[in-house]
Amino acid sequence: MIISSIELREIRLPLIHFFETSFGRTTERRIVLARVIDRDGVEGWGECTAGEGPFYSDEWTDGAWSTLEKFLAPMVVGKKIEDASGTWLAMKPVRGHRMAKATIETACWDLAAKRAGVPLWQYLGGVQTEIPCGVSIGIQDSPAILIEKIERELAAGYQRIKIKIKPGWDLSIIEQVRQRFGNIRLMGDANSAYSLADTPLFQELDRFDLMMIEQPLAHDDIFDHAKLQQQIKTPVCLDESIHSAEDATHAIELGSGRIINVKLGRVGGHAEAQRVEKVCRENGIPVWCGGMLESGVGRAHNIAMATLAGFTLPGDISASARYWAEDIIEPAVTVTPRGTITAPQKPGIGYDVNLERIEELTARKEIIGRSQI
Ligand code: OSB
Ligand code: MG
Repeated sequence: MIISSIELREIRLPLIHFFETSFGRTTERRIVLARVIDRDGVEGWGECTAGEGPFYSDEWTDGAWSTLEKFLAPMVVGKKIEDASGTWLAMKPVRGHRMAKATIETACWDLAAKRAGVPLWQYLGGVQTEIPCGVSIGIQDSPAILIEKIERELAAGYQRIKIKIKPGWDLSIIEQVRQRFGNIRLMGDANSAYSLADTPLFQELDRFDLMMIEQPLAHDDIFDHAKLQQQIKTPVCLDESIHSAEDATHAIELGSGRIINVKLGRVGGHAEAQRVEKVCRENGIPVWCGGMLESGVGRAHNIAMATLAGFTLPGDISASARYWAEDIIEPAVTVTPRGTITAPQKPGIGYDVNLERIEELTARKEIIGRSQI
């Protein structure tokens, strides 16, 4: 395929409820979307998963926008790309900036699947037609509010509850949740808020039979995580530390964790996510799909990725209505009473993009290459 233009848009999308992690609170998303159009007028959509500030990772909305506009989009426009995984090759001169790259890369996969006339999940080699879902619940103003939220999510059918933890909102919170909900699948995500000096705290957490503890230590570490894993029973799950299949290989060999969370943006798109999934599957490491408070476009890409065979644990992919008053895709993503999402049947990402809604939310727009619209 030959990409003739890439349209970048930044949309502003207010969250229904604030989302708080150990690195801060988000109330409104600033999301960069890419609409990639080929010479035949077929289009694909991708979403940048960078946050509003460089706190989860070093990428952020404005940084990703500049990188996309000045470097990445010009590297792809006008190029003949053999298949969607070749998009990565076209952008290879740029180091890092995986979330920015994934914006275009995932859009090219949507486009390629549409050209092939098949749903993206099938085009990627997915095998699961129904994917298990969990929820990620941020830090709340009180334990009572947290308990109430968990009740609501369990009633909706979600298969696993993840709660965000940070120093001061950890042991006692997990204890209260465990007391109230005896045998649910429960896990904690620290977003790098601790150090090896906190090992005794994690040893105490072992009592609560958590499915896993996600990214307890530094965002760029796999060495200390291995030391921690040796001293605790709860499986460590890596999120921030894994950017590639090579990172996954090294972490597995070091014993830095027993589970990996795969995020499309963090690893740079579908091709790299497939490589991470393969390395993990071949080494008996379960993976699950992480979330980045995505709008419908990113959510649809996550659903497609999570149909790959290695995604055996419930991921952070949940219904659009948990985040948005109105999503930017139609239909909105919904979850069955069994706590699953059914893979869509339409070609590409499998949902229609609501251009009118996107237009309303657009804060800026830039077209690189020849516009066909
Ligand atoms: O660490 O998984 C994370 C959201 C923003 C940044 C980092 C993380 C998260 C989540 C939200 O946990 C998952 C979701 O999209 O529901
Ligand atoms: Mg995480």
